[in-house]
Amino acid sequence: MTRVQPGSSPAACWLGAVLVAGLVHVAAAGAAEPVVAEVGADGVQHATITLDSYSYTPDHLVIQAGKPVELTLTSVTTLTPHNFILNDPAAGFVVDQNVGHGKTVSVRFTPAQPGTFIFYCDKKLLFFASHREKGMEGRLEVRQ
Ligand SMILES: [Cu+2]
Repeated sequence: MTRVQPGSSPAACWLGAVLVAGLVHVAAAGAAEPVVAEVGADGVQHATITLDSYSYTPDHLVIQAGKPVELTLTSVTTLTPHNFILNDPAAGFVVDQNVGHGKTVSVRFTPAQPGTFIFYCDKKLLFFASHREKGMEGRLEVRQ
């Protein structure tokens, strides 16, 4: 009678290799390149940001100063409401936009100056941590 040793079977090794490859792939996706907004025929910089619990995708968006921006905010959650807060009046941002579950809304603003600014979601449930504390924030990089 032959005993099968789980740790040494070729199938187990193969499965382990696939799992490791999968983890490497996820890590690479987490370090995604920043997304640069596209300037449309209307002269407006357009970009779409997907809201999920608890993330923005992309979480690093690059735009140009002095040109209007229109962001399309799409929530893919089935229950949880989120928002998009970008508040720095001196830099041209006073955005506090709710995005209900499954909804798509757009916001417009014109970045006044270069810099890196943080957008985030401040929703929270009772005494639990806010969505921002759970990692729901991103970077808006304004270039000259
Ligand atoms: Cu949220």
